[in-house]
Amino acid sequence: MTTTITITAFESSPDRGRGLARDMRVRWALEETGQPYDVRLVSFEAMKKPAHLALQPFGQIPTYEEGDLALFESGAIVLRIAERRPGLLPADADARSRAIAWMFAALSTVEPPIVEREMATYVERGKDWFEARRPILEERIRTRLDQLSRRLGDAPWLDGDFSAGDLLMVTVLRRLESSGLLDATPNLPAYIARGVARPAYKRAFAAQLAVFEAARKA
Ligand SMILES: N[C@@H](CCC(=O)N[C@@H](CS)C(=O)NCC(=O)O)C(=O)O
Repeated sequence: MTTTITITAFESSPDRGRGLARDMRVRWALEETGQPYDVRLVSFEAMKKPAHLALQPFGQIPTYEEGDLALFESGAIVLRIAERRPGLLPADADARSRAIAWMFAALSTVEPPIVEREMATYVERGKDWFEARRPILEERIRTRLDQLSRRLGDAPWLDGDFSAGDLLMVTVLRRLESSGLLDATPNLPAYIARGVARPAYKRAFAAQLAVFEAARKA
């Protein structure tokens, strides 16, 4: 008998169904590995209440519950999913470690400057330093994109077959889709396109979009 997996997602996602919230990467990993899951939708208010804080100490989504296990941090959740079912990590131990290195690279090297720029746009727009700071933030992102682009080259994926490293990297890069910052490295939009063309991605995207559509109609 399999234990039900329950994840949390925004009741009303600020990205309006664009699939940029971090439940998307968990949904995608579950779809890639063929696992059914339930979703508990949480409001911004509920995320800061004790019941949710017991699962996610920072009051955020996503979380993951499976039997007695409760996890937070999307990277840790994707790793858990990838480790337990085939499809997202290579069997060879060295290749597996390299794929995990790409997971960390996505979340701790590439994502931070992207999120920093986003946060500055939300929080600092209108401040007198904002216009001066923006090119600095964008230059940091460009540096990472250029480095990543060089490493990827003409390869379809970062290290051999599609892995959890690619899954996370594609979700991270998608945050830049409407920024123009990807224009200088055309192999990266092509890489994103390969990721989002995967049937598992499409199922995950449709599922999160359905939440937004339902909330809009309600
Ligand atoms: N490092 C965390 C970040 C989680 C995160 O930032 N979640 C966002 C949604 S994508 C959130 O819940 N934001 C609401 C808030 O922080 O109040 C992870 O990867 O799970």
